[in-house]
Amino acid sequence: MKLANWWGLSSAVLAAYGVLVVANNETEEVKDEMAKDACPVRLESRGKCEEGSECPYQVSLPPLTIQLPKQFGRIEEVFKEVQNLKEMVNSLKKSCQDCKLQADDSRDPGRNGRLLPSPGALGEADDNRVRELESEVNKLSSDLKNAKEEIDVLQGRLEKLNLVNMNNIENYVDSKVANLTFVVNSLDGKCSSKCPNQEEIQSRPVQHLIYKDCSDYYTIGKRSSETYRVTPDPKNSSFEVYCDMETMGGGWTVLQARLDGSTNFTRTWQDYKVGFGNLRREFWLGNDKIHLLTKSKEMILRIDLEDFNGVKLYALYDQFYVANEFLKYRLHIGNYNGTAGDALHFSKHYNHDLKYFTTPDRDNDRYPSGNCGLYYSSGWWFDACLSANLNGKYYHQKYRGVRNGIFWGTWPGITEAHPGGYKSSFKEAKMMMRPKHFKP
Ligand SMILES: [Ca+2]
Repeated sequence: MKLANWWGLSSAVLAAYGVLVVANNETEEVKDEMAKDACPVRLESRGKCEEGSECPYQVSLPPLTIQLPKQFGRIEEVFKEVQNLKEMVNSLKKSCQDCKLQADDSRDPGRNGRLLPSPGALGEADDNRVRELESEVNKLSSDLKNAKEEIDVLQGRLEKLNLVNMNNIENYVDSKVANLTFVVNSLDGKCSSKCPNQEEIQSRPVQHLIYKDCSDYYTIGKRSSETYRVTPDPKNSSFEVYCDMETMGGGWTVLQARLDGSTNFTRTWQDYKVGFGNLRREFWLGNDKIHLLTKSKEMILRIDLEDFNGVKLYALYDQFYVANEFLKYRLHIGNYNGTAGDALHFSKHYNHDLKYFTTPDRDNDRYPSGNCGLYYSSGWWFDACLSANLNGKYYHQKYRGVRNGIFWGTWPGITEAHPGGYKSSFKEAKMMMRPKHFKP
């Protein structure tokens, strides 16, 4: 390029020279004098030339200096600048190429494992990538949700396990205490038979024995139905209970009694928790105490009922356990036997087994639209709502309206329609428990 430019420049100079030569020829005659001084160009024949014939002529040019316009002086500068610009362009071009190469390298799937689309498809590719990311985020958030649910389930399991372990430990301690009691009793027996001071020892009150329930009092010979102090769980304080020492051999710890309506059974959660009433008349022993009694030993449940016609029937369940307050005093009952009918397992839809305790102020029932305890005026292991309710209101005769009296759904004729819509009630009700393996 450089050479070509110089050639161009030279051509231009020669052309200018040619123009000047022509111009000089045209003005020779007019400006002869001037021409002689300013531009001594001579035209002369070469050698001798005869007249009438064509003679050769020659032009002699003196050394020529052409005054070019000032701008021409900058041509070289311009060429230099052009040259510089060209170099700059070349270097920019090169660095651009390097840059592109680098960009290509970074898109190389072999380097980062990601296949990027060509620049032409970038818009669409970006959209796709955004969609991909969006679906990934959605997936992650749903995973997170699942994980949270799993954690909740596991937490529930953990709580259950803790509870089971606690119960196991408590049972273990209880059994150890029972063994120790047995050893102490036998030692006491040995001592009293060998010691000379027999009378003194025998007269000493036996305070170290733990009576867990009424069957223990029966075992040591107590035969009168009375209140006794029991300690079903050595870690908890002892309390009074009423013992039935007559029914079916005796040894029963009574947890509920209805006789005459002297005690109101429409009570709060707290009342049912600690118990209320008079142990010798009408009462609810208390859910905490019932829990302690039923967790210490395998218990059976007996329910005795008597209507106003003097009919007495009973129901027996070969297992009875009431969970702690944390588990809302959930009821666990075994198989039925007896004469009053299995009202606690009345049907698939009315089943009190495995139900939580509900009171008018604490709704744990399976009736979604309301509180069965409030509607039926009692605390009970309501389903949705009931086929039995031994804590209902005490009616001294037949009653009308809501069936909120003492109720046992399998009682003969109890659900039959009576004239005037009257409902029958019970004169007496009693609930009591005894260790399953107790032999009176
Ligand atoms: Ca409810």
